[in-house]
Amino acid sequence: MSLLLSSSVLLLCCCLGAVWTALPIGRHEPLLDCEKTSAVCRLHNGTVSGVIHLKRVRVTAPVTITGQISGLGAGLHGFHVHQYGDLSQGCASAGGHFNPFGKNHGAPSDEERHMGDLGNIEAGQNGVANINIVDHQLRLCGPLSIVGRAIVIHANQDDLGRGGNEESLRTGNAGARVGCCVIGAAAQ
Ligand SMILES: [Cu+2]
Ligand SMILES: [Zn+2]
Repeated sequence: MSLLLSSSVLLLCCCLGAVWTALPIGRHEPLLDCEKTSAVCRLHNGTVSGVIHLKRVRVTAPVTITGQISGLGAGLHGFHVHQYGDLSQGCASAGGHFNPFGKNHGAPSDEERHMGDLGNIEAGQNGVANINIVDHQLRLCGPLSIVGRAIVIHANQDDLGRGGNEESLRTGNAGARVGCCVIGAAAQ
């Protein structure tokens, strides 16, 4: 059936080789070589520690982020992917929020958001935050991959771009960087 379809398309597009090449693969082309991907990020700087697992089970699935972070103050903390996996100066050298499309800061559910905007995680009175995030924008492979970049946890709540000031649209006013880790490739 797909052979029949392919033959018809080939016939129609015999003079349009470029169109033919683009047709069967579509926008997921760069991801086909790494459908199943897993990554991991271990925090162990300062008082904040924990392990974050990132997984994409198939090419059309969202990325799931799970894990547990301890040593936080009770309450909400901004949680983002930052541009660089460079922790040579601690979390400060991780750059700004990963933002390959030059957008404003926002909530994870917003269309207008940095790719790295993952909202907030919430720590209980014991300082432990359980992370369970499903995200449709992040990539673990291809040109927009976040592997090799950093996850940063902030001292304060991310206002998700609703703060009404310039900084809100840049960082969400999430304050100091209290924890960070480099996202690395993991076994499946
Ligand atoms: Cu951040
Ligand atoms: Zn952001």
